[in-house]
Amino acid sequence: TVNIKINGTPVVAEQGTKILDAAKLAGVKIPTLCDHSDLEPWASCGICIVKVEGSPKLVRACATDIVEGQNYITHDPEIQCVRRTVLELIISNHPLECLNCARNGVCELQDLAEDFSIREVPYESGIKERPRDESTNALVFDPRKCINCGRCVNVCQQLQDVWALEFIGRGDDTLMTAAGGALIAESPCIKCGQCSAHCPVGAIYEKDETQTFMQMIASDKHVAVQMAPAVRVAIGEMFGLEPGTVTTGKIYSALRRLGVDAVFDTNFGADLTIMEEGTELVDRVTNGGLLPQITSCCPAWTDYMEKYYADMIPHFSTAKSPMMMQGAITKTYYADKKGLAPKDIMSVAIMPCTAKKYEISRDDNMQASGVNDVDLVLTTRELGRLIKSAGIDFVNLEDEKADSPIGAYAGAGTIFGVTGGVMEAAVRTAHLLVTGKEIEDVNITAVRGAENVKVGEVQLGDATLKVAVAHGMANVRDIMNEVRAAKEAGNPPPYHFIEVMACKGGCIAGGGQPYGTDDDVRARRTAGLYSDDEKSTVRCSHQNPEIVQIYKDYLGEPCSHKAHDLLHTKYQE
Ligand code: HC1
Ligand code: SF4
Repeated sequence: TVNIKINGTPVVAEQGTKILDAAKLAGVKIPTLCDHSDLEPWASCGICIVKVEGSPKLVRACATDIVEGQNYITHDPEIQCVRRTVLELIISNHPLECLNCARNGVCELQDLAEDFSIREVPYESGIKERPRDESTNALVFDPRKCINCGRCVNVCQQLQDVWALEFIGRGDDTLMTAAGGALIAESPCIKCGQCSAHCPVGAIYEKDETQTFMQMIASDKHVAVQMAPAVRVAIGEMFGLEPGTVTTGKIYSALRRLGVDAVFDTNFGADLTIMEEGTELVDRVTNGGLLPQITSCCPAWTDYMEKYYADMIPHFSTAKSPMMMQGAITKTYYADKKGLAPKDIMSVAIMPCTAKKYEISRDDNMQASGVNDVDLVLTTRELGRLIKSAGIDFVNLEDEKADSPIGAYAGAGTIFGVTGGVMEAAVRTAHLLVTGKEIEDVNITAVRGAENVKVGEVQLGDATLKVAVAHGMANVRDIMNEVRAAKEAGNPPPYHFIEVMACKGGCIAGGGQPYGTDDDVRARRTAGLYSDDEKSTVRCSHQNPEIVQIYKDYLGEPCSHKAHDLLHTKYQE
């Protein structure tokens, strides 16, 4: 450890800690626009400069290691003046379009401008006019608002290993752009939205479809909404609640106040996915099928896999994502029960994810009902804004229940939203399928936790299931290469089942979640989902009474012909 002082207050921190992080330990916040705890320091904005006592130089707190015995001055009139000048320069190159900006009220630059009482901009405007890129149906890139902080490029390269974004030019002429200076849709972008979640301003944001939703509500269509696992532990943050607060019942209630006709839960779809995907896995394992089986519910991952691991497509579970399963049964099973034609239902999904906007436009059996199974995807952020604009007092809403059927969920369904959750849910049900007995301990701790890659073995009676879980797209490569190498060498597969989620932490930290996600927020949202699971009276998907019912009344057996038509897909080689 290293002993230093922050403004005279002693602080003990690990070797290699940056001044910025050491200051946090002392409760001192040093402003920054480019630094993010998910990323390596980039040191581009220059706002975090501090003094080392006894030295005439200013150093960047984000990129400078603490040194034993030093005292760092983080705030004094001179430092604040320098910071203010840097801020004025950034603002002079930034459009003053806060009112209609996607980050209005939740912008890190706006917050700093407020803190520093910026009222005039003394420098000439140097805004570089460049067209807005709306080439994908998930994200909008407005390069005029880019402040060259580097976060989007770094998250795309470091965390996601996609390299859809890059810098071109040097010095003052540096520009952030899609790879090769092309459009985002022409780049390898997987629409994960991590760039939008890390951008401190409104230069990259989700395609806002809130008004399409309002038009649906105003129409005479029957609007049926589903909500993803991870939404319930995050949306409260937009209303001042702590990350991880479980607000399932309030969201159901808010959706009804917004005017929707039926409220369902993607967690039911997740339970259904487990029935199908678990059955597929057990079939592959017991009947000599191709292994490992790989999860396919994350649309950013399926997009990535099609681009970089097309040879692995036969390993993908053919089970559709919970969202798409939920959409398909909304427009078939539920439509039948209600006496509605599929075309008279508008199926809307609230997701923590921008890639889900892309997923519904894929052409692989996303219209199992004959029309679009999901018509619209809104992110958690969009739903939060809709709730605000409708004047709904979210925090004080009474809890309500989802509609039935296709609204009830087991604890297994809710943990889909966290890394390892799909695996854990699958194991709970696979145990029954393989051994004929219920699993004794439903808590599969081997696949829990925040490590980048989790590898373990799970006992299903006498059989040992080798599993691997990866999250954060950059962490997938090692596992996939291991599988590929074993295959090429003619060796047995190293795993039976692999779970992949594109975002670090899983969907709880998806690209459409409320701003401000870091590891602490990830941990708290994760704890929220596990507590939701623990409080569930039914923990396993196959025990969900509405799941039992739908197979009895409608689908027959898991992986039946009908289930295949509605709930399975194939991927594009
Ligand atoms: Fe996810 Fe999924 S868990 S992909 O992370 O399989 O988005 O939350 O809805 O479909 O259930 C996201 C979350 C979500 C699907 C489920
Ligand atoms: Fe990169 Fe994901 Fe952003 Fe696409 S959406 S540019 S893959 S970070």
